[in-house]
Amino acid sequence: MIYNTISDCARRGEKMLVRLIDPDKFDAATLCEGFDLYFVGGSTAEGCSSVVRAIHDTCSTPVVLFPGNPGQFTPEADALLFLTLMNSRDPRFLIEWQLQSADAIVDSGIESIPMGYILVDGGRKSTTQQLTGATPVPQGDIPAAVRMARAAQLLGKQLIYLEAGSGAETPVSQPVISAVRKAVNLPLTVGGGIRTPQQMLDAYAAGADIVVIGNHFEQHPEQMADFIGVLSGSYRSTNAVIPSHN
Ligand code: 1GP
Repeated sequence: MIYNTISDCARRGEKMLVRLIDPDKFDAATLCEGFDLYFVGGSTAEGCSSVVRAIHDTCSTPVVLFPGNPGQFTPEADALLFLTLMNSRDPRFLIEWQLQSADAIVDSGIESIPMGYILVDGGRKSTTQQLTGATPVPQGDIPAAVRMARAAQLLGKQLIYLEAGSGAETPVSQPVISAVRKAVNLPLTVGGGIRTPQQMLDAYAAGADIVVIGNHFEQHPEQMADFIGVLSGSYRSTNAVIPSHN
């Protein structure tokens, strides 16, 4: 089970690096080993199955759906993030989309990971913000971020995702990450706007268990090996497979 792996790694302090693939921007030539997981999903994509299949055909890395809408569900993935947008007050993102997909998820037998998804202001209006109308938590309002994470844990979520938004100017700050880390006893995922190995390390140092990178690897696939190498040098006891992508 993928969640068991996430939770075991978090307990042992072995950080995970996830590559996010937006099906609308998918380039099969950039697939490689070395990531802990692939997340697949996007704000507007109509389906994810061909991307999931391509990843499975190319590498051994498990694939987790990070769906932007119920139409992106495919049972071909290894697991699914079943998310609640904690900033939203719109029933679509709190219960309606979940209802639309519940039967298909359970009937397929796919592993589903309940996740509290928390938008944090990344310095520009993210696509998620535009599509959902949700108001992100200001980076300076740490009590609000903590409150959302606590509520997510009370609601039974198994994973927290602090999201600065795809292509954010400013990633989630260390004070926000570390306050949420202290507030909840759940694996913590951080993403949005991470473009350098140092930003990745900063997120881990503040308490992130998983870092997610999408845009930067779309634009600079040649740098994927650097990030994986830095992670392996800092946080992995075992020999990770470093990709030889050019
Ligand atoms: C977006 O957190 C992810 O949902 C990744 O963001 O594309 O900016 O890396 P980037």
